[in-house]
Order: sequence, then C-alpha cells, then structure tokens
Amino acid sequence: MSDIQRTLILVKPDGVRRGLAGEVLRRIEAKGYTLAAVELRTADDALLGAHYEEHQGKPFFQPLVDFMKSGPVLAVVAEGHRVIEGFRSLAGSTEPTAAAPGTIRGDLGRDWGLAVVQNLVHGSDSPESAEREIGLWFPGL
Ligand code: DAT
Ligand code: MG
Repeated sequence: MSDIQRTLILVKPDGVRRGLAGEVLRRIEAKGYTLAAVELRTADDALLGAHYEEHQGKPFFQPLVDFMKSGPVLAVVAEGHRVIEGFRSLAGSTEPTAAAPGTIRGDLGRDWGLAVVQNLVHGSDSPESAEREIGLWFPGL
C-alpha cells in the first residue's frame, strides 16, 4: 500500500461547457480511483503559466493559456495505485481525432481545427509533475 499515487486531473473549459464534468468524474470513479479533492474554478495567467511551464515558448502556448482561461475548469485530485498512468490511459492520446474509442478524448472529443488542441481533460504525466501540479492547484492539500 506504500505506492498509492495522486494525480492532478483537469476537466478543461471545453469539457465543463459541454456538460461533461460529471461524465469525467464518473469514469474516474468507475475505474476505481478515489476522489481526494474536487473544485470548480477559473484559472489565471500566473497559475496557467506555472502549470504549463514546459510549453512556454512553443507556438501553441498563448492559445493554450487563453483557452484554459476561457471558462471554469474542474480541478480534481484522484488517488490510487498507478493512478497517474491509469488516468492517462483513460484520457487517451493528445489529439482527440486519433485517440482510441473507449477513452475520454476518443469517445467525447474531436478536432475543431483551432490553433490549440481542445481535448477535454488534463492528467499529470509523471509523479514529479503530479506533485508539482497538485501543489499549484491545491496548495493546502
Ligand atoms: P497532454 O495534454 O496529452 O499531456 P501536452 O502536455 O503535450 O499533451 O500538451 C498540453 C496541451 O497543449 C494539450 O493537451 C493540447 C495542447 N497542445 C499540445 N500540443 C499541441 C500542438 N502541437 N498544437 C496545438 N495544441 C497543442
Ligand atoms: Mg501534458
């Protein structure tokens, strides 16, 4: 039981706008992960700049930040054995057109032809990212 992980999941503004926040939570819970924190909030430049620091300087960085500020996101901390890898698997690959059916992005997402890929959810990609991102979104946790 010593390797229970936590991951940061975001239902992005496209997911919240389309009323899919509950569907994403349902899939997290149906997989057997535990919810440790859930909060609806609108992010600002400082939080998003830190959250996406690995993408600063890339052509899609500013469109990504603008998109992520365009409405509330549902921030979630989920917990369980190998949850970081497990949620990335539930989410599917980055591009929703190519994401496998059965995944969140593959079942519910599509390519809108915009400068930034709108793909419904974010999930931390490593234990180091998870710890950093949970500290940014839920500093008190
Ligand atoms: P992921 O969200 O699968 O971890 P990422 O961390 O590489 O993907 O990128 C963060 C987000 O930025 C991604 O969810 C959608 C957007 N994005 C990534 N690559 C992009 C690109 N080449 N053009 C437009 N948007 C992109
Ligand atoms: Mg990423």
